[in-house]
Amino acid sequence: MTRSKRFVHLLSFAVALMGALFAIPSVADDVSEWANGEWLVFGWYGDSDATGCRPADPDGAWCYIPAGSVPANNPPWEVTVEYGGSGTITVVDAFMSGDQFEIFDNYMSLGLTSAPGSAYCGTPDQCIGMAEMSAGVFELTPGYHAITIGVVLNPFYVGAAFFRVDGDIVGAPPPIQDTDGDGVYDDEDQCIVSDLNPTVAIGDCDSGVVNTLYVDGCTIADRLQECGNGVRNHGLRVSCTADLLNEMMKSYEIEKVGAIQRCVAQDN
Ligand SMILES: [Ca+2]
Ligand SMILES: [Ca+2]
Repeated sequence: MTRSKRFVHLLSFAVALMGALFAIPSVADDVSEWANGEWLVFGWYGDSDATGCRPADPDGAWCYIPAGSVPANNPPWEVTVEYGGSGTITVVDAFMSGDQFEIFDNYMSLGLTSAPGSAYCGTPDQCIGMAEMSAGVFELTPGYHAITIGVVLNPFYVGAAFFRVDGDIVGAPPPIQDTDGDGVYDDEDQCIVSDLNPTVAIGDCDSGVVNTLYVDGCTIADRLQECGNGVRNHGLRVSCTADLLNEMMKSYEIEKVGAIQRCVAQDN
């Protein structure tokens, strides 16, 4: 071998070594900061296993990130469940149905998500409620977990889906509570302990009006009670109630207002 050929060999070896160094997969990423709160979007292309999504995973898929979710960083996704605690990972397909997944923890299979049907959904909250979307909840025992996801059914050869981690996760923010169970979390619920009676009642008088829950987490009954709370002056209470009923009138809830007014009159 001539000196120049030897040099070329050395050079190509160096290039190969550099390539090998750069090809070493980046270290696993912790996902505990999103536990008990966020859905993470993962993706895949071709016949790859699931990746994260750019830019959180620089080598990951290009994903659409719908409201209520964040792009997943690069797998394996690490999470540690507290000693004596419990945890779960929930996986659900997104957008076009038809995909199905196998979840691995330290390369051991935790199982498959459900068999897919035919549907479409856009956000995690929509997708998790649809039987057609392949989904599964898998237990995470106390200790360290390194999660990867295989794509078992991949009809479009590209796609995205959601996962989330919940439970006693080391380093995770505490779960957001919904104290009254009305579906509005405490941090956004203007009435933390709502009156969720199906109809609006004042004392013994049931108006028969459906006790509507508003987007701020308060019901009609809550608002009527607010008028009575801490207002000893009868006149103030009456005017607060009148203001509330006038407000309801403006949104064309006239029949309700009449029925409630009759109960308010009895209570006075
Ligand atoms: Ca609530
Ligand atoms: Ca509430």
